[in-house]
Amino acid sequence: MKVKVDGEERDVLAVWRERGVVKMVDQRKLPHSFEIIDLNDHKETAWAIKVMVTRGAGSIGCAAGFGMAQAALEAADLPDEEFMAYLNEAADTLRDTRPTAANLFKAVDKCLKASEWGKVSVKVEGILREAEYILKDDIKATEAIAKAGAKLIKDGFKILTHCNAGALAYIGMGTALAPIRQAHREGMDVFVWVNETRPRGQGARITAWELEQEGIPYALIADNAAGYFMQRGEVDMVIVGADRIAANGDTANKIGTYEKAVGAFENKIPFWVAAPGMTIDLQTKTGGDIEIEERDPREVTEMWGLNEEGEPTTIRVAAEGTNARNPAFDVTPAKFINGFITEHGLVERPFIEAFYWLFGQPGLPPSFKYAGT
Ligand code: RI2
Repeated sequence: MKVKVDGEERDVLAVWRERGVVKMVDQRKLPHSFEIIDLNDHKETAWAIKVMVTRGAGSIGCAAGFGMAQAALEAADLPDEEFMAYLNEAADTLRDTRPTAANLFKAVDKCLKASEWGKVSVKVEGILREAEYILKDDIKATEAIAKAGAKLIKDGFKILTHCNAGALAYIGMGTALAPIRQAHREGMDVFVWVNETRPRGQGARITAWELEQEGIPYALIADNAAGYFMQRGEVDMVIVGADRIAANGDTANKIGTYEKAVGAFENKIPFWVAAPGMTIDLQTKTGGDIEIEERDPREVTEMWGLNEEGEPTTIRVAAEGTNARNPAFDVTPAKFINGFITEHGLVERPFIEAFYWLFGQPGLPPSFKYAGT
């Protein structure tokens, strides 16, 4: 995406690799400062995924791919057996960071697959190439999502989104924000309701910043205000991203997505999920099978921002010792979802059949039976 930093326009990706170094926009610092951080080995990259230097299903998938590329370079001089042992350990380290988004696991597996043939130097090349392919394919997918999704948007639409499913969450044009960007670029009058997305504030900090950068009109609202605007007829559609989509269409996305979907259903507002095949996991039959990450409760009891002097500060909102829970995602049942905006176009019911034909993996056992939506 193009960003203006100190008055200067720059074209940046959320994540990229330069030789053995992975570079990321430090999303923890946005919108108050725009910083690029260097991760010098795969362990540092794993750390950056875990603490959410980068986040969003697509970006952590690309980061994991680049982490595998770093591991391959780190072990390039080892004999084959030791190289593979090192690579498998790196794969476990990267998988162990955040459990919910499908992209991370798929990226690691793709890189491991690329290491199945040839001598070590060939394997290293294969992994480096695969990690770049993941990034390039993701960029192309978001461009296709933008075009497919823009067809759902009409001039004057007010669209609600939750969390950040933009260019920083999914490399390229983003997922949920891609159709909105496209509609705006086509000259349509679009307006975005941005849920703040507690506890990490991805809506307030990142989505609002991305929309501001592109001059798309929006208003930031408290998470619990979405129903109010839906009930008053001020929301024409909802578009969200996804972290993992099960075979039956049940969708894990940022905590709070489920209640927005229920509100949309009650108010007869179309609810669409924008996501590419990398986020659809046909091996996971239903939403009940998706592992939900639970993060540090201090993210709930504390808030982060700038103080009056403009310095980054954490403040405690709840009393010291307050008991808190912090699930990072919830699952929206397929029945609340009108359809999916994918790189292969709009996917409507029956989801299982459509997913199977569009994204079916040859490796599935022949006896595999999908649970019904
Ligand atoms: P893409 C985020 O999680 C949210 O769930 C958001 O909707 C999703 O990732 C966006 O990912 P987090 O990583 O759909 O901020 O854009 O916890 O891939």
